[in-house]
Amino acid sequence: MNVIQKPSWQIPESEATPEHVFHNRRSFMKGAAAGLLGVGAFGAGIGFTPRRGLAAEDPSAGLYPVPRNEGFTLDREITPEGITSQYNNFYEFGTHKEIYRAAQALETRPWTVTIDGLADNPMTLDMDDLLKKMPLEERLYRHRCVEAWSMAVPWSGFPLAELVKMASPKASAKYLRFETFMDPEMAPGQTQGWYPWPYVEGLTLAEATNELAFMATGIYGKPLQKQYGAPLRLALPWKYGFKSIKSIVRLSFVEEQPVGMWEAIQASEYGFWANVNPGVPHPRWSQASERLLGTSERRDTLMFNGYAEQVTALYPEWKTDMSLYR
Ligand SMILES: Nc1nc2c(c(=O)[nH]1)N[C@H]1C(S)=C(S)[C@@H](COP(=O)(O)O)O[C@H]1N2
Ligand SMILES: [Mo]
Repeated sequence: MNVIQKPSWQIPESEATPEHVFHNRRSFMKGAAAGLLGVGAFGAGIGFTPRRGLAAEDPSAGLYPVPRNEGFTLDREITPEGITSQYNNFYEFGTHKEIYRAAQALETRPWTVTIDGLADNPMTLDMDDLLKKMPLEERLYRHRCVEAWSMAVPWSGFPLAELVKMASPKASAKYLRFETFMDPEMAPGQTQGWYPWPYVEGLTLAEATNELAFMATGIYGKPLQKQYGAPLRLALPWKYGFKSIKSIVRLSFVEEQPVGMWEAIQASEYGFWANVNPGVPHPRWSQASERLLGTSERRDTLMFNGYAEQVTALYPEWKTDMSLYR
């Protein structure tokens, strides 16, 4: 077992990212801000044109932009698309942050979503039929990775509670389990046998039906680009980012607490709850502050990532039970 190399996001960010990479990223961003190097121009140079390329092939492009739900506000600027679309975690396509080109191999149509397990209305839906059934809206959400970087983005999508309602879970259903696609030919990361693929995550049913739990199908007023986990991913702003599973193909209502992929690898560091808490350090680094992607700013981490008002009631034991954070 000790021949296995730790994935980069299991080591502190300061160690995982060489200093020169930070410097290069900053000077790139300065250039972008000055309009010298827009995403389009950059994309053309490397054969990657996110906006036009995607619109041409994604049959849902005409649905966007969707109306913004003004109930969700930010305490910071939206992180520019040029930043968040080129700094991602998507281990199916590589263990580093620059997977956006590799992720273009993800085939997002046809795409079916299966809802099964302990539900009165199990179903398998074509992605575009699902989009037609769901009330699409835009929400501005913060996102906090367990590695201590954060972003703020406009997701488009629908409340997970709507999908739960449609499936009509049985009384015996206690959790919702999510699964990412499994296709090692398309996603070379999945040939790395020492990860227990496919990526799995889970929520309690109370968490899944909380108003904050959001199924994202778009971002920045357009369909999700592949690197964000198209065509369907979770956005759970009060939990560490690894809970926000990408490219979902199956949701199962279950009785037993699901074991997430990262939890299976290292439960002491990436536990089921993973609620953002500045007072509970990751075993190998502090969670007291975060780095705002695209800036040189650090900010204090907020309890539940600033969403305490919406989610505190889910965790009646939260002040005493530290296990709720891992
Ligand atoms: N299937 C899958 N989902 C995933 C991941 C992954 O590697 N595979 N990474 C997670 C982590 S650690 C984070 S921080 C977010 C990153 O989302 P973003 O790349 O859209 O910013 O996706 C999460 N969902
Ligand atoms: Mo993450």
